[in-house]
Amino acid sequence: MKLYELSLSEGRNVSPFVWRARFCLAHKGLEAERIPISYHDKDQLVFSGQDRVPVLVDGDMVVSDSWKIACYLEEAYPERPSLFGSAAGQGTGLMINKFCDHVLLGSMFLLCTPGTYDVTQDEDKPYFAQSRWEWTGMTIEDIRSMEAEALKRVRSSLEPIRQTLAEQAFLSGDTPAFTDYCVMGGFMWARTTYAPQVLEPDDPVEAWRQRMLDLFDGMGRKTLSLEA
Ligand SMILES: N[C@@H](CCC(=O)N[C@@H](CS)C(=O)NCC(=O)O)C(=O)O
Repeated sequence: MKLYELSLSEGRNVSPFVWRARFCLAHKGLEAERIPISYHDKDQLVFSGQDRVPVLVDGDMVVSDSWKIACYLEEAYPERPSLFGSAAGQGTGLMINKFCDHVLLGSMFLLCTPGTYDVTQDEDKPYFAQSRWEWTGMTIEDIRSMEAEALKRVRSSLEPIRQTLAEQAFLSGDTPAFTDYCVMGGFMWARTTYAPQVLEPDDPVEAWRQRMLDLFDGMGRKTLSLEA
């Protein structure tokens, strides 16, 4: 198996979508060779018919999009630990995936984009700034000036997650599964691009985040991060 992933300066793995895929692979006990891609060499992804990572190659199968990768792994490796638990769990997983994309990552975007720019290779900085300006009408410095508001928005968007984690160890219940990996992708983006603490130390989300960092032999904890 091969996993094409975003790799910024010093090999930093910032992509929340790639982190979702890496956690899903680890949950299934599968290993993939990791192929680093930067913004300037996305032509390496042409074979996948699109230009985003993650892309998983498993034999003849080419799967792009983190949600499709999770569904592919669940279907192709049913004998391994389930990511969703049931068909109903998979249905709810899609809703969580959309919540993460639109609400959680929407607020994380403002917090993590300036730091992502800072760790982007110099040759890619103009592309990165221009593409974000086209999406939002804001320069990187405009976005950087919104840090305090962004932090408030992230903390507030986490309220349903916070209340869930006050009652159970993981979002999926007693043990982690897809929902946890999907949300954790956002926190891995923050860990690799935003130095201050996103969460208060007594926030139940912070205790969960620490548990998530310990999973799979500390996979998330070991990555090059900006956290103290
Ligand atoms: N819906 C896709 C989103 C993938 C995506 O946007 N990946 C980003 C990395 S975080 C990317 O490839 N960006 C390339 C670019 O901005 O040019 C998924 O869930 O995998």
